[in-house]
Amino acid sequence: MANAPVADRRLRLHEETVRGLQAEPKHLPTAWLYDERGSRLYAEITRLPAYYLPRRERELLRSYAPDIAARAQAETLVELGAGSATNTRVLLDALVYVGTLERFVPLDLNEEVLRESAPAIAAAYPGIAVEPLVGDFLDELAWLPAAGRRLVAFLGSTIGNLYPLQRRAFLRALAGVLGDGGAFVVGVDLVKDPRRLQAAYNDRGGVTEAFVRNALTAVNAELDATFEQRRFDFDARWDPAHDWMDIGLRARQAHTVSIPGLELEVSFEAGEQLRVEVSTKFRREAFDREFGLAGLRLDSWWTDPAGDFALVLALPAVP
Ligand code: AVJ
Repeated sequence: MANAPVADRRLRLHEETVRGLQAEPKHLPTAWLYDERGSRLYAEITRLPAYYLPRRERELLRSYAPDIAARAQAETLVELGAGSATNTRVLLDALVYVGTLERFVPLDLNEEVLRESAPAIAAAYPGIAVEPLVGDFLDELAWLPAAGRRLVAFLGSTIGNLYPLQRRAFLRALAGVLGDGGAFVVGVDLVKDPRRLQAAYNDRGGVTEAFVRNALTAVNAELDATFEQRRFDFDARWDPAHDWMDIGLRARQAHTVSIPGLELEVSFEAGEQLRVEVSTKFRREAFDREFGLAGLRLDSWWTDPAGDFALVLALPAVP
């Protein structure tokens, strides 16, 4: 499998982990969520009735993928954070129908997930070369194959996991690599009644909680850390000041965790937060502005009738 250097990636993740655990509020890089078990738990989340995002996105793709494919005329479809690439198939179907597609490049943090999804897609789309890439979309844009006209897809509102500054850097880098004739399709979750957001991230069955707690399990396994699940409560809440769901854990009582792999001791106060991800919800005007500043131009903004979710097609702004 084509690869950016694994050792570099782990080192970067470990450095970010040190920084995050010394920051205020404390946080863990979101990448810890997506090991093999985490990726499976996320796939389970996408099937929860209250987690409306993938279904809304799928409906939008069913309606508009033909427009996207006709506009993009892509030879290569790149998917950032592809995972099991379920909704992507709607896009693949449309590109195959238009007749331009030669290659599908799913990029994901998790190699095991790609080892499962890539052959399945290759079997379902004979004639399309499937070339998976392991890595983090924040640092791997430069590794993307340059061959042919490209459509870059970023689905599931994963863009909402980025902090505003990361998002700005990401969009700017993306605008740079897209070049003439490239296109970008992104699925974004929209600001809505906080009760629905609350429900989407607090399922009764505890799948989301298990997904978030798995970050501690992953850190323990890789860095010999002593995080204990029973010392933390799951906490996911809407933050109206930032328009994001603030998702993570809270220390039940004051205690100290040691992380030998990072030569680090971390003390928590009672009630102190350990954020594991933010899931930003978007508004059209701000989104438009951000894309413009990054050198991208919104070609289309499609939403479902309820305005829950948007599918956005962007093109490089012509200077
Ligand atoms: C995969 C990042 C889009 O933010 O909704 C789901 C991850 N976290 N439930 C999201 C997630 C908790 C998801 N993304």
